[in-house]
Amino acid sequence: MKSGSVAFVGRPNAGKSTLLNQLLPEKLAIVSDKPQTTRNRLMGILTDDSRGQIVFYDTPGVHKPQHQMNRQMIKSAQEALNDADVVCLLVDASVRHGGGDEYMLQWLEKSDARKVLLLNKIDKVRKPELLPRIAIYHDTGLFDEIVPISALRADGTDIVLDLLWQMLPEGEPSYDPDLLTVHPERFLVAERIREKVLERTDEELPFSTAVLIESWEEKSDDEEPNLDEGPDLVVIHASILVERPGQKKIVVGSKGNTVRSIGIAARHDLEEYLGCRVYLDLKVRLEPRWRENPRILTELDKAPFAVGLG
Ligand SMILES: Nc1nc2c(ncn2[C@@H]2O[C@H](COP(=O)(O)OP(=O)(O)O)[C@@H](O)[C@H]2O)c(=O)[nH]1
Ligand SMILES: [Mg+2]
Repeated sequence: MKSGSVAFVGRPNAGKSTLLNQLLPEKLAIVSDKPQTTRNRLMGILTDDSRGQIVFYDTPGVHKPQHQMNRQMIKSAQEALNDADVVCLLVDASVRHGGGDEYMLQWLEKSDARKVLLLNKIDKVRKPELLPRIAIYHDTGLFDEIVPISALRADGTDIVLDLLWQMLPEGEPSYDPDLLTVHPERFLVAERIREKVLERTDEELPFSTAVLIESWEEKSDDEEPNLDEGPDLVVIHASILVERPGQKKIVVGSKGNTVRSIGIAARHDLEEYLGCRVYLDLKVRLEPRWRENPRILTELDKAPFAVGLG
């Protein structure tokens, strides 16, 4: 049996979170077409009765940090790089090779882990265009394997899994085989709400928003609830943080339409995810400079790091 960890790293939008969701039995990471969707290192566990256990780390995209929060994001990518047995660099094959890709390569050179290059989004490029890209990465001598894939269409993802099982060390599973992740539900719920915010707002906003769970209350329809069955209703009060009055206007929308539609979409998603009824109260809160505010960053970070990853 194999047991080990695999980190997905790469520039923003390469498809790291999409790949994580494809390889796991359930969607864990939020995905959007906007850069910097993933802010923390996200951990997901794949257990295969006959092959063993892989712990995957999805990481924030590596870019030039301009805020305290972004510095934290890059740091968490760096930590994943240091901890992993195998590092997969994801590259978006549909955008030209450039300075950002070269920076990624320099960044990777420092890691001792075995490395795999995943040339992603091949559904968007013609085959002849792939060959020069493969050559660039082959010539670095950094990678044990190079695999063209489409994370979105699950094309080549089985090959990736086979390869990872081969590369990982032998060992006993580190986690309970029924466990999908170690992140608390509250964090995953905040992420899913944030996904709906990203879906319904424009390009410039994503960097400036965060979702904070203010309160969480579980209720049962029965007088004497059966604790094993989980709640019948979860009452969640959450805030969407924005930095500027103009952004608040965008998220609230005319007559409150945007925040209402975010709330409806998030409630549907959460009811399916949590398997019970959800009452979701969403407020838009103006919180200038929250990305530099240690108290809020700690609050947002509490979820993933309180469990002591790594
Ligand atoms: N066409 C295509 N789009 C993809 C593929 N993988 C990811 N995407 C899209 O690329 C965008 C960024 O994906 P995401 O997983 O959030 O990237 P991340 O920032 O690296 O985590 C999303 O709109 C995805 O749907 C792929 O294989 N093909
Ligand atoms: Mg991501």
